[in-house]
Amino acid sequence: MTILPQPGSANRADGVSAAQLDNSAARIDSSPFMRACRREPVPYTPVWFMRQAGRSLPEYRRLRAQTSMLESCTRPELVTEITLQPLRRYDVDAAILFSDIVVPLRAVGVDIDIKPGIGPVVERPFRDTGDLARLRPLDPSDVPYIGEAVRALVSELDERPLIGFAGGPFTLASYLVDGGPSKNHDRTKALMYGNPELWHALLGRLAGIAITFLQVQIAAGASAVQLFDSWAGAVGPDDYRHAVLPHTSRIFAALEPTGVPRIHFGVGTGELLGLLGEAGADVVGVDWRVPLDEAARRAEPGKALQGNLDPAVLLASWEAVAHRARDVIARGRTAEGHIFNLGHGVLPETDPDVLARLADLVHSESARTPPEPGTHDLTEEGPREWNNGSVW
Ligand code: 1CP
Repeated sequence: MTILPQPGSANRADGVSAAQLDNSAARIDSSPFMRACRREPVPYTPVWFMRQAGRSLPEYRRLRAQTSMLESCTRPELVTEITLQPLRRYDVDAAILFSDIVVPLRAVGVDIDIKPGIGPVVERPFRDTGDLARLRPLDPSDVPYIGEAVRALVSELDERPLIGFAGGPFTLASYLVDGGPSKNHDRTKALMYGNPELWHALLGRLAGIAITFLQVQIAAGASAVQLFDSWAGAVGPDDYRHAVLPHTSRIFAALEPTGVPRIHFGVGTGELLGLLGEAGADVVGVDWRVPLDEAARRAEPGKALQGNLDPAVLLASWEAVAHRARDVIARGRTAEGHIFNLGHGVLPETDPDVLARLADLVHSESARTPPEPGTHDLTEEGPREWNNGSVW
């Protein structure tokens, strides 16, 4: 297996002066992605794609051919290379660490594996109180490869922010309890309904694991984090509020002192959008089922939105892609801040050239025109023309 040259990795950080590092930290901080997370004016709508790395890229399939998914996640040089692959093709505004939500579970000794073509599978699913003993807290020393990969990436990426991530408590529980991918998460919900004590003990442990996993990534230099509670939409708002939200709130509260933007995403969460924000996220991820102008009404004030082009649209004609993308951009302008993304991950059969064209279209179509000198009120607060709303 060949790994492309790593022009930066650990060595470059050593060779770069503190002033240069400060400079790139300042540029990351004022990047369109970070500004949009903070609901500040932007020169254009920033864009990245969930699952931008991975199976839609032939160079990924080549690199992964000899190595299992979870093994790849423990090899910093592979993690770094796979994270960078999409950035060579797409002009995206952020990178996302290549890893998986089940990596910290495996790191604490859970017998979980990612089976090709299936996803995470647990040898012995979690069903009773005795199973809790198999879920010890995560210690940063359990995942040395994560900090190493993040540090190498931060030095490679220069001014582009790196997004770290973890699995949300409901979604991680769903793999442990149902034993693998499932359509309706029936056993997981049965545990939630029937044994609240065990449920809360389980989610409490999963929240603790997510906190440590995210703190490791932030300490190593991740600029933002996303909590993927992908399957939380399987429960209604009342159950979400009582059975999931307290644990998610704990995760976001623990990260508050770090100051990094926190993104919260789930599929089919139209009825939960307000609660996803209430849990403490700065940015609420929206799937394709709720238009962004409606999502902006459902989320609490003070939240940016991320989303929400249906990934299946990318399999249609370019005209359909462009038309739908323009609609997402226009509706996104009604939000306090908007990061363009898909409504869920890139489908493996997506043509990478379409994603490249889409990133360019988002930038060009959303560009805020700078004002003619003297014709606009530029105050000391900064360039007000970079606005997500209606000034332009
Ligand atoms: O052999 C392979 O290539 C395995 C496919 C694969 C990949 C590329 C899996 C197995 N995980 C990943 C990487 C991954 N997983 C990333 C980094 C890639 C990027 O975004 O650029 C991320 C962010 C995840 C997160 C993840 N894993 C989620 C949340 C995001 C989402 O899609 O909702 C979930 C639910 C998982 C579990 C998982 N891991 C892999 C699969 C196929 C699945 C889903 C299984 C299911 O349908 O339940």
